[in-house]
Amino acid sequence: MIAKKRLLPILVAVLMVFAMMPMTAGTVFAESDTDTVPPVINPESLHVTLPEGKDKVTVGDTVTFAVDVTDDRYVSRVHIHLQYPVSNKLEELKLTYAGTDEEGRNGTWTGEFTITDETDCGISQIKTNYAFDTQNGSALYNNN
Ligand SMILES: [Ca+2]
Repeated sequence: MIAKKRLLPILVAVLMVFAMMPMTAGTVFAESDTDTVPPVINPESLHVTLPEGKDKVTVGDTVTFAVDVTDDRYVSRVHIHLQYPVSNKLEELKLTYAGTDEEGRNGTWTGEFTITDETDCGISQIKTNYAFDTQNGSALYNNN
């Protein structure tokens, strides 16, 4: 029987042996293809930038949306739905990745929206914000 005091050093020694095993040709480390963890939207990072010096926008102005999204693997796409105040029409805005982590595309996603004469007058609201990963795992931020 091994005394409890000696068990920890033996475990540590066994772990070290595994850690020191050299990788040999033909060694394959397979990673599961199943991505079961959905992306995460940081709702506090969601912000809208108006053209410099403006607090209201008119036809021809461009508004920028930005939000931070992370995933355990890879964020594939991020959308924002903007709801108009009069017609209640939903405008889908596809954001593009603006970060530096190309491996997982974790970070800031941005999109520009240009005001046209078909945009309702009044205060449009961000209704929803969707994010997807490679397996279509999704996250939803609902602004109700
Ligand atoms: Ca994922």
